[in-house]
Amino acid sequence: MTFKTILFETTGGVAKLTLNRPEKLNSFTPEMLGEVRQALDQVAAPASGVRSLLLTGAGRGFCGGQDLGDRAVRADGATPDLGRSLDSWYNPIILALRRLDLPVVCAVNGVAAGAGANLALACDIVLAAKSASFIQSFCKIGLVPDSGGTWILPRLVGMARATALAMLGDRIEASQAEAWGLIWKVIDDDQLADRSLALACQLADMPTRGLALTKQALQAAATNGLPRQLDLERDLQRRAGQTKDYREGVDAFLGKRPPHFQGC
Ligand code: LHQ
Repeated sequence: MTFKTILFETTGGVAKLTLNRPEKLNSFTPEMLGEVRQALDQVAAPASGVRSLLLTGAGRGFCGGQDLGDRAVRADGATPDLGRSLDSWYNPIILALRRLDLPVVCAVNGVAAGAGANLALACDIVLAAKSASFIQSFCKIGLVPDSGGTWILPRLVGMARATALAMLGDRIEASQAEAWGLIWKVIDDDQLADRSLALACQLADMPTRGLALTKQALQAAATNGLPRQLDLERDLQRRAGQTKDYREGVDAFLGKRPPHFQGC
């Protein structure tokens, strides 16, 4: 399948999705949203062979959020239904990323604004170039943080910082984002591409089912109390214990050799 607004390739179990409208800082048009969705569907397909996903942006930005060029008030004064945009595109993409049964690495190569910032934060492990930044720019145009922003920000950085980020729309540098726990790590600009790919490859060689079950458990912890979470860990661990990769991990440990995981 060929795409116009994204680059998408799969090599050795790693799928790489690059947002590719660099002249507009990879801001989202309906076409790009549709292509991202299609690519995620391909990654999620049972026979895809994909064991990790790397998401990044082309050029100097990661993603400027919704393309505001599409949102100018029309000549007839009608305003677009933003709720419908969220229902049709943004929300399914965020949920698809969270529900993918494999780890998703985001390499934030430059500014991530609005829905672009929250797309990055929906990924499992977020790396950012030293020069990258995060902006909850919604408040500057009268909107509410969407694409999961109001859900993930307080969970990552606490309510005080989440509120200020959402209400002020300040630009947060990558180093600040790392210090606050908004992202995993800052990487020198010239090393981001290599280091993020290496991380995606490392994850693709790991026990994919176990990582997918871990992802499920961590996400459920956001809403579960401890007793329910303990039950969930029991159920997921039971499933993890039935995988070939668990047997391989134990055999390799006892045999004092490196494991070779198949992802099942
Ligand atoms: C853009 C954009 C952009 C168009 C850069 N649109 N052109 C909303 C509605 C509907 C439903 C769902 O949810 C949403 C969620 C949202 O995402 S709302 C938030 C939308 N995004 C923003 O408000 C951010 C707007 N962009 C900016 O504030 C700046 O461009 C940032 C801070 C991201 C980067 O600033 P600079 O580094 O100074 O770059 P720049 O502003 O010069 O941008 C470079 C080009 O990219 C420029 O085009 P031009 O033709 O003038 O060179 C920008 O117009 C274009 N661009 N973001 N969202």
